[in-house]
Amino acid sequence: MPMNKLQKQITDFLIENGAGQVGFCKLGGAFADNEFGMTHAVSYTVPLSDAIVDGIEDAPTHTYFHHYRTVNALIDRNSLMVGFILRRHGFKYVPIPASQSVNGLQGVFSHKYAAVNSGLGYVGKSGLFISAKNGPRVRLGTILTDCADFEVNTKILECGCGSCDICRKACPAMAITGNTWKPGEPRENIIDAIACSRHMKTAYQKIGRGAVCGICMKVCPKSKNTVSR
Ligand code: B12
Repeated sequence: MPMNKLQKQITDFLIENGAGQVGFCKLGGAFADNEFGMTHAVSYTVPLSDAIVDGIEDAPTHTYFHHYRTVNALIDRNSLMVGFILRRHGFKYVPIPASQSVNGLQGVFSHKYAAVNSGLGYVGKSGLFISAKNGPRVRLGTILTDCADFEVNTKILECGCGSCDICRKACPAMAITGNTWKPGEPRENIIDAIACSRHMKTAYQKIGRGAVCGICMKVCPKSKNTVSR
């Protein structure tokens, strides 16, 4: 994707600070109508530790829960720093919290939408965002802005899961329907968020305070070794 100077500055900062991929998009459809009045997004992935994700068997681990929290803290910090860069150039910014639910099982803005619309990957049958570079073993960061100067992605990648349904079979909450995602597909056609959340809260309260699982991420064959040399 061609990039202007500001995009390059943001991209370089994020890559230097742990990002795997960085993309830019214009918000469309219902997402353009966001409560912040923002028009564009910066989206990035932060690859997780393979050694830690590989340690998840039939339950999350304490180490995964800690990794989840430290990566969330990194995302919140990096998104704020990108906001400061945007502000210095005269633009408004809203860093989307790494992991915050409001109104039940919904965030203030969908990281997955920003990542898909920025061309970084697609939503898989698991409901997880599958990054082109590291598969599902990533956490996502998003900064909304009114900066319209970006060269934006316009190509949406199709779901690449094919006939694979390993995540559906592995899900201990039986929350994954096995349906193929496409843009505009309602979440409930892909995953039963209530069943997923209920299982995490009951089965893993003592491991990850009911906030993590990660089995669908661990078993996905699209997981690639995230070590870049
Ligand atoms: C609430 C929440 C949950 C809920 C509901 C899950 C859900 N799928 O919505 C529960 C508790 C069940 C949950 C579980 C998990 N979560 Co969670 N969760 C969130 C949170 C805070 C909000 C999600 C939200 O608003 N959903 C509402 C719906 C409307 O949006 P959506 O699912 O994001 O995306 C839909 C639309 O945006 C649309 N869409 C997507 N792209 C596009 C593109 C176009 C062009 C269009 C038109 C539409 C469109 O289709 C999507 C699905 O139908 C996000 C953080 C965030 N702000 O995004 C993390 C987040 C989704 N969770 C994450 C993770 C990792 C998990 C778990 C693995 C737990 C863990 N950490 O161990 C499980 C996985 C469950 C699963 N298989 O999906 C990551 C996902 C990373 C990834 N690789 O996908 C996120 C993004 C946090 C982060 N910063 O990385 N989570």
